[in-house]
Amino acid sequence: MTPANPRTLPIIYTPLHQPHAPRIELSYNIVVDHPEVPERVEVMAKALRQAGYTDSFVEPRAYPLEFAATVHDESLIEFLEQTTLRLAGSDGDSVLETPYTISPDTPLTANTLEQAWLASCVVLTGADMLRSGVPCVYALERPPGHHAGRYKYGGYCYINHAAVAAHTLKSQGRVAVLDIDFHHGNGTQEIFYETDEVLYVSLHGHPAWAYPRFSGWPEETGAGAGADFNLNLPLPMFTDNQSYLEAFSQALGKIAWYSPDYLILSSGFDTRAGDPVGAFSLTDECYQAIGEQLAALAVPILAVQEGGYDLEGLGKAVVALVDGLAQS
Ligand code: OKP
Ligand code: ZN
Repeated sequence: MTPANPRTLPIIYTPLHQPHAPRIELSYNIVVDHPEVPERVEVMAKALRQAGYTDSFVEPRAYPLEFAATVHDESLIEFLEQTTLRLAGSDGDSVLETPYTISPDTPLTANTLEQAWLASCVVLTGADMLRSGVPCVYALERPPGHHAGRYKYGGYCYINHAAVAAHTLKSQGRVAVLDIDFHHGNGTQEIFYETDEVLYVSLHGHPAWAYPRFSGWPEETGAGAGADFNLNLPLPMFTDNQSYLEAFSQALGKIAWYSPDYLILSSGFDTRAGDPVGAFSLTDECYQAIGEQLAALAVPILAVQEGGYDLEGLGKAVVALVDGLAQS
C-alpha cells in the first residue's frame, strides 16, 4: 500500500547505527544473547521501503553531545565518556555492571556513547522537522532511550532521545510524551516528573511483574509543579487489542485534557504477540488503529523508536503504525 503523500511522513534513518551490536546481557543473573540487535532497525527499514515509503527516507543531521546535558546529569555523561574512552584501546571489550546502571543488561563498549548520541541526532532531526511545520515524523533509530534517567542508564538505553527532543520542543509549546512501548519509560517519567511543561503518559506491563519493576505504578502522578502531569496505565499479562485500545482511549483523554502543541510517541513493538521480551498479545491491526487515532488528534507527532525484538514481526508492525499515522 502506497501512502497518499509520502513526503508528509518523513522517516529519519541512517545505516550507521549498525556498529552498535551488544552481544550479551545478564537476565536474572544468566548470560543470554542480547536482543537489541542491529537487524531490528534494518528489518523495519526494509519493510517500510517495500511498503512504498522509499522516498520518505531522510538522513539525520549532527547535533552537539552537549545537548544531552539538558536532561542528564553531568556525572552520568562524564561516566559514559570516561568509560568508553577507557575501552577505546581494547578490542571490543564490554562492561555490564557499573554503579551508573539500573540493570546489568546494557553493555558499554568503546563506541557506545557515540552510537547512542547518533540515535539522539536522528530524533533531534525529527524534532527540527516538526518545528518547521511537518505534521508527522518517524525517527527510526536504536539503541532505545526511555529507560535512561537523569542519573542512570540501563534497559538497553544510554541517552533518553525522547526526553532530549521534548526538552528542545518545550520552549516552543506544550509537549506530551505518549509511551506505548511494552515497558514503562522510567527515565522519561523521572526527567519530567516535577514539571507541567511536559506531560508523560504510558501504557505498559504492570511493574508488579514487568521490567523495570521499580516504577510505572498508577499512584505515580507527578510532583510539585508536575502534580497530575504524569499518567501510568499498567496493564495485565497477555493484554489483547480490545483491552489495550480501551486503556489507549484513557491515554488519549489525558492528552486531549493537556492539549499539547507537540506529541512525542515513544513507539515500541514489544507489545506484539510473540515478542520475546514483552508479554502482551497485540496484533498489527492494533498498531494501525493507534496510528489512525493519533493522526486524528491533528497535533504534530514525532514518533521515536524504542523497543520491539521479534525480527519476524517488527516490519509488519511498523508499517501498520506508519500507515495509520499517514492517514488523515
Ligand atoms: C528495553 B525497551 C530482566 C531482563 C531485563 C530489560 C528490558 C529492557 C527493554 N532482568 N530486560 O523498553 O524495550
Ligand atoms: Zn520495551
